[in-house]
Amino acid sequence: MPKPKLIANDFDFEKMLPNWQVNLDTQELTRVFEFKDFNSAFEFMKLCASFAEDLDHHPDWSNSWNRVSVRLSTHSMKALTELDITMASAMDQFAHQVLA
Ligand code: H2B
Repeated sequence: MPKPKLIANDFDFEKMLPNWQVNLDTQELTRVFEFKDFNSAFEFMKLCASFAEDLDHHPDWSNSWNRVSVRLSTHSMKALTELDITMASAMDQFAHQVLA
């Protein structure tokens, strides 16, 4: 498995991932997703889980009824990488899909 690429210094998080909080100290992206109920939250988690397995990149997350709290970071690099960007974008799309 090749090393994932670090994110370029000029990557525009605000523009590309406006719904995520970026913590450069801890090298994490975080977002809390809210759905209408537990079933919707779990449907979202199943979509994300399948994508994460295919990508071999997994979120650190927790669920409380309709809420899914997510942390993304590349543990093997102790850094944010392109895999975190890919995962964050996919999660945004899955949330959109479930909320639609
Ligand atoms: N997910 C995340 N977020 N970071 C990793 O470094 C990571 C992962 N490594 N999923 C993968 C799995 C690694 O443990 C396996 C062996 O490829």
